[in-house]
Parts: sequence; C-alpha cells; structure tokens
Amino acid sequence: MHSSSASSTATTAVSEVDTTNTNKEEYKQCDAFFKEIPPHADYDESISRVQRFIENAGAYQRIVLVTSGGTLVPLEKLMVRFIDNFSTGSRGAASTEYFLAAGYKVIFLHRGKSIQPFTRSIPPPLESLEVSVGPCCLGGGVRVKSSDSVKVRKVLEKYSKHKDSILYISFESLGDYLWYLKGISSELNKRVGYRAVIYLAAAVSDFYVPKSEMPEHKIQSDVKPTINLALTPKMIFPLATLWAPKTYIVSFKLETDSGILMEKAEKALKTYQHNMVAANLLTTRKTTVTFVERTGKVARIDNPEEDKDIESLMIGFLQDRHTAYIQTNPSS
Ligand code: 9Z3
Repeated sequence: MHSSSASSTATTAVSEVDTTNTNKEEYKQCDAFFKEIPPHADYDESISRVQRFIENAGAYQRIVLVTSGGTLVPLEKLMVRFIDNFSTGSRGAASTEYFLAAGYKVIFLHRGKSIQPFTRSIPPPLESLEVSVGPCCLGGGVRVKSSDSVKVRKVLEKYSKHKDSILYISFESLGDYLWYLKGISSELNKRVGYRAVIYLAAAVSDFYVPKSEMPEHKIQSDVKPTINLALTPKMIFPLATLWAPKTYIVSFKLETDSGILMEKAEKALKTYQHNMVAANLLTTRKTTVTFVERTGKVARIDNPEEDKDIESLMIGFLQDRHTAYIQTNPSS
C-alpha cells in the first residue's frame, strides 16, 4: 500500500458554456490543419489494427486510449532540426499498467522510444545480465543476475498476463499524433461508446511550423534564422463534441507556475467541454496530481513516496469516476 491520500472538496461548478458561436471556427481550424498536414504512411494500417483490437474485445469490455510522450515539430521538410515537448512517457507507461490491472484493454499511443509499460521496471541489460561459465548445453551462457531475477520474473509474469490486452501504436510528430487521436477516438466512440476512456497524458506542442513557412533544406547557420510558428488548433474541443462525445475524456494540464495551474485547469474544462482535467506541476508531478471534474468537484491525489507510482492511485480514482459515468449513461 502506498502511504498517500486523496482528498475531495467541492468548488464552484464549472458552468456549461454555449459553444454554438465558436463551434464552426474551432472545427474549421482543425480541418485546415488536417488538410495541410497529411497522416503518417502507416495510418490506415494502424486504424485497421485498432478496429480489429476493438472487435476482438468482449461486448462489455472497457477500453482506454492512453496517449504518452512528447510530440515533435519539424523545422525543415527534410528534417534535421525540430522542436520537442517535455515528456519521458513515464506517466503514460505506468498508467497503462494500472488500467490493465483494473481490467481495461489499452490502446497505447506513444512516442517512439519513450518509456514503455513493463520494460520501465526492468534494469538495463548491461547491469542485470551476466555471462555464466561453462558450455551452453550445461547451463553456460547469459543469465539474469540473481539480485535482479525476482524483479525481472515479476515483470515477465505481468507482461505475459496482459500482453493480449494492449495495442501499441507509435508516433513521432505532432501531425501523426493528432491524426491518430482523431482516428482512434472516432473508432472508440462508434464501437465502445461510454465504456471508452481517453486519457491524454502526451505532451502536445502548442505551436508548429506551417508547411508554407517551412524550408525544404536544413536551416543554414550563416544568418540568424526566423522561425514563424503557428498556434496548434485546440483539438480537445472537437474531440469532446464531435469525434468522441460518448467517451470519458481526461486531459492533463501541465504548468511550471503553481499560481496559475488550477485556474488553467478550470478554464480548459469550460472551453473544451470534456469530463476531467488532471492538473500537475512539472516539478511535483510524481507526488501530487489534482483532478478537476465538470461538476466542479476537485480531488487531490498525494503520493509522498516518489519511488512509488502515483498512477496506481490516479487510475483507482478514475475507474470509480468512469463507473459512475457509465451508470448515468445506461444505454452503453
Ligand atoms: C502531462 O501533464 C503529463 O503528466 C506529463 C508527464 C507530460 C507531465 P512524463 O511523461 O510527464 O511522465 O515525463 N501531460 C499533458 C501535457 C500537455 O501537453 N497538456 C496540454 C496543456 O497543458 C493540454 S493537452 O495545455
């Protein structure tokens, strides 16, 4: 058991907003982004994998889309330089394991080479493996050091229990990520409905270089470069109102200034109309996360032991909220 606590307080309810005037503009900006930036070459194949994964899940199965890792923004068409967003992928990887343990199937949409579920807990091979003496047929060869073998065995057992319940889809760029978010969330809305959760732990760039502004070749260093960044359209609004309105959507708000965090989290809920914001600060993200709900309820999750996963407590809390959500939508 973690020595930790979740406290709940009610604040002013996040009021419903009339979005009829802003709808068209928000949707148009997203459409324009998708017209400008094509999907990854693997997009159709990946969406087919998602469809098969959903079809093979049982009729009453809960499925979560976990997004994880930072999105890359290219500065050149033949890319040498890029802008990146901070995220190691630890939150998404750990959360995936706890969703699996809670009985969910997981679509793990992650940045290639970011931290992965299960392997995150295995010590690096050069430290944990050793060469044993004698010929291979007599037990010689490579083996896990005895000091690590219990840990490695536990991870392997957990992996073999859950490996058919997780679908890995990777992305690199902001464009790939947003295409997958739209495509996968639409499938979940259509085929899983209220039993689906969308858990947006990936760190998404707020800026990108439009194709029209992007040089073909590597930016040269003999002149000071000018980089014209455009604002990334806010995709959570179409996600919650158009692509996947039945699903239970949890976004993350990341700030470095504690003075503005809660205000920004409440504003995100009002603007985007989704279900929950998990507010966290860069420096304390492993020990404190505050959930803010559409109803205005606030629940703070505290995990004083940084070496334990705060995600265990977060997913327990979310599972209960998702159950309540399904119960209020009995047609699911
Ligand atoms: C988060 O806030 C995640 O908790 C972290 C996790 C990225 C801090 P790590 O991957 O870190 O474990 O190293 N993710 C969302 C960040 C984000 O881009 N949020 C947008 C915003 O704050 C809204 S979608 O505006």
